[in-house]
Amino acid sequence: MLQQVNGHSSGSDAQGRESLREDLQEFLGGEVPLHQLDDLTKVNPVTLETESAKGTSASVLRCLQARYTADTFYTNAGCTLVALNPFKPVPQLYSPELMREYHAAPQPQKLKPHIFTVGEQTYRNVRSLIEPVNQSIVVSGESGAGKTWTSRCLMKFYAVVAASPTSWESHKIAERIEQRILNSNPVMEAFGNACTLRNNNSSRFGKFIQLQLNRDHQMTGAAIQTYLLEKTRVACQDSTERNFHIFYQICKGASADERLQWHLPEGAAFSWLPNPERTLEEDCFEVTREAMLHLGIDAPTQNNIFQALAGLLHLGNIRFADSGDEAQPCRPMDDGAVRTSALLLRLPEDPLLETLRIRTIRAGRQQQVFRKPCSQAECDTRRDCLAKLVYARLFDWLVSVINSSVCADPASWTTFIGLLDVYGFESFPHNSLEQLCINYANEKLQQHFVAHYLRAQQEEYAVEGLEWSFVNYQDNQTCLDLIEGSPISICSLINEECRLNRPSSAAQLQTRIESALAGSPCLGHNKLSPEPSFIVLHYAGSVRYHTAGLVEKNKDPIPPELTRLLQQSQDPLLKVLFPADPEEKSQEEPSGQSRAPVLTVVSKFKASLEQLLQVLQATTPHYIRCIKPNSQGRAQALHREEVLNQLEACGLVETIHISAAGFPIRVSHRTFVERYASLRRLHPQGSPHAEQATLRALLQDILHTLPALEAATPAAPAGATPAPVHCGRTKVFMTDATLELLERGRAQVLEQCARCIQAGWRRHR
Ligand code: AD9
Ligand code: MG
Repeated sequence: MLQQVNGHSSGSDAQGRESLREDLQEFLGGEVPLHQLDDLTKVNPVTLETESAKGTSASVLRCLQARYTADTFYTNAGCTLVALNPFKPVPQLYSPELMREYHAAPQPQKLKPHIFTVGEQTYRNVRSLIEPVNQSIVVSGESGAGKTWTSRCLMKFYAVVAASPTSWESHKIAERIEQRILNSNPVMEAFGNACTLRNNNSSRFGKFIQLQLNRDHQMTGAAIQTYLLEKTRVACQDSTERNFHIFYQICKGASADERLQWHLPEGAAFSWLPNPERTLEEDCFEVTREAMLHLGIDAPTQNNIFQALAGLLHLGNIRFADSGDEAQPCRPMDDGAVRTSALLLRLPEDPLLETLRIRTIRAGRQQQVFRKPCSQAECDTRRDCLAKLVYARLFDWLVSVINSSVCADPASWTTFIGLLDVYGFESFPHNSLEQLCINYANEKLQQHFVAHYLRAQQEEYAVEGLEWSFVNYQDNQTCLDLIEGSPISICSLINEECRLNRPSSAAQLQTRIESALAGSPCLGHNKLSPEPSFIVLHYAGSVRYHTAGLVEKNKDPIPPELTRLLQQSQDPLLKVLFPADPEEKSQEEPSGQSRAPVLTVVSKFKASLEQLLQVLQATTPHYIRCIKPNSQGRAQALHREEVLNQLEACGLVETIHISAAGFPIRVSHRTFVERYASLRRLHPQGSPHAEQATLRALLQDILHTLPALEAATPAAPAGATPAPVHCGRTKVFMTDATLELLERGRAQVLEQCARCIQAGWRRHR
C-alpha cells in the first residue's frame, strides 16, 4: 500500500490524489479531506512517503498536524486511537446524536476515528457471542493531554448507549444509575483535582472505574478504585499552583451563614490557599454539592465535611516560633488559628497544641513514655501530617461512599468495561518519590501494552506457525527489574532503608543504589550533580530522581499521637474517619525499638498496581493515547517538538507498524467452524460430506467463501485485496474487517434459512 503512495506522490492528477487519499485513509484509519492532502503532499512528498513506509515518528507527526489543522482531532494508529487535545469547545463532537450514530453504525470503524469508535467496539466485544470477555480502555498521556476529559466522555457515551430502563429509588432520590455514575465525576474532581502549571484541572490521583453491565448489556452500576492521591498538596503547594479545588469552592461559594459557621470571612487569607484570586470554571461549589446530594451525601453530612475542610485551612495558618530553649516547646504565633481549627475539627484545644509541639516516645522494657519538645521544623511537619492524614482519609471515605451509592449488587452484573485514567509519565527538574511511583506505573502499563499487542502477537504467530517479520520493539522488562525486581532494586533498597530505620543521608542512598544496581543498563550515568540523585532510563525518557527525603516520604510516618488526637474529636465525620480502636497499633508506631514490617508507600503502591494489572490482564484492552498539542493549552497551535516527544514516549510508531501487520482476532478452529459452518451454503463445491470432513477441510471451505462474501459487499472497491485471514495450527487469525465480513455473511444465511422455514410452514398449512 505504501509503495502506491510513492507512485502518486506528484499529487497533480485527480486520480492519483484520490488513490493517495485512500492509502492515507487506510493508514490513518479515517477520512482525510482532500484539502489536507494538498498540505500533506506539499510538505515534502518524497520524505513523507519513504518515511511513511518506515513508519517513522516524523511522518506520523505530519499526518497528525495536517489533520489537526483541519480540526480533525482523532486518528487511528494501528490498535491505538490518538486523541489530540483541541483546547477549545467542540460540542458537536460529543453530542448524544453522534454517540447514537456510532452506536447504530453497522461498521463504526468506517466512520471517522473517534473515542466513540473505541467505546462502541469495546461495547460490541462485551456483547460478542464468540467469547464475551470483560474489556478495558486504557487512557494515557501526559498531564493536560485530555485523559480525564476522554474518560468522562466515554462514561457519557455508555450512559447513552447502555442506559438501563429502570431507576434507582434509594437515597430518596429516584434517578437513573447512569446519572449517578456521572455525578461521581464532579465530586471526585473537586476533592482530587487541582490547578497545576500543566493543567488547570489536573487529577492528583489515578482512577480505574469499572462500568458494570447486566445480561442485557445495560449499565447497572460502577466500582471506582483510586491510586496514590497526592495528599502532600493539602499542606504544601507550589506558589504558582493551587490546593485541591474543593478548598476554593468552599471559600468562594459559601453562603453568608456558612461563612459564619465555618469561620471563612470574605477575603480571609490562608497560607494553604495560594492564588485564590484566580477563578476557574472548576470553582463551582453548587455543582459539587448537587452531585454529592445525588450520591446520597445529604446536606448535614456535606456541612460536616466542609466544616472540617475549613478547620484544615485554619490549621495551616498555625505558625510556631522557637522558644530558644530546647527543653521548652515552641510557641504558636497566633492563638486564633489554633482555637478556630480546634473548634472546627471539634478537637480539644490544649491536646491539639500539645500534640503538635511535643513528641512522645515509648522506650525501654516498660515502654516508658518520654516527652520531647519538637523543633520548629518538627512542629510544622506534624501540623502538615495532621492535615494530610485527615484529607487522605476523607478522600478514601468519599470514594467508599460513592462506591456504595453506585456499585451494583454482584448478582446483577455479568461483565464490565474498565476505564483507566492514570497520571502520565512525569519528568520535572526535581523528581521525588511521587514521580518514581507514577513513572513506575507507566512502565508497568507500557509493559502490559507491549505484552498484549506486540509480544503476545509475535509469540502466538510463532507458535501457530505463521510467518512474521519481527518488528524491533523496546521491551522495558530491564527497566522494571531495576525499579521493582528482586532481590535488589530501587524499591527494595529504599524499603530496606525504611525497615532498618537508620539515619542515612541522601548521598548514602545514592551510593547504595548506584553500587548495588551498577549492572543495570537502565541506570543512567550520573554525572556530577550538585544534589544527590540517580537516573533511570525509562522507556519514555531518562529521569533524575533526587534522593533527599526519599526514605522519609516512603515511610510516610504518622506519629501515633496524631491518630490518637483525632480519635478524641467530637465531630461525627472525624469519628467515622478515625474510629477509636485499641487494636490499632500498626505501621504508625515510630518507636525506635519497633521492628514490625513497615508497609511503605512504595510497597502499598506496588500491591495496588499489581492488583490493577491482574484486572487488566483478564480483559481485552483498548488504548487511547492523548496528545497535548502545546504546553500553553492554546487552541489551533501544534508544537512539533512537543508532540514528537510524546509520540516517541508512547512508542506509537511501533504500534502502527505492528498493528498494520497484525491480526487482532483469533478464534480456535473449532469455534470458527461451529460459528461459520452455515456459510458453506454460499460455496457448495466444498467438501462433499461434511460429517466426514476434517475440521481443517471444513475450515478451508469456509475460508473459500470469503471472496464471494466480499464480492457481495456493496462497499468493496473493485480489485480490492482479499480479506486478510491466516490459518494457524490451532487458530484462525483475522482482522476486524474479516470478522465483520463473516458475521454479515452468517446473518444473511440465517435470514435465508428463516425465510425458507417460514415458506415451508406456509406450504404445510
Ligand atoms: V492530568 O494528568 O489529570 O493533569 P489530563 O487528565 O490528561 O491531565 P484533562 O482531561 O484534564 O487532562 O484535559 C485538560 C484540559 O484540556 C481540559 O480541562 C479541557 O479544558 C481540555 N480538553 C481536553 N480534552 C478536550 C476535548 N476533547 N475537547 C475540548 C478538551 N477540550
Ligand atoms: Mg486528569
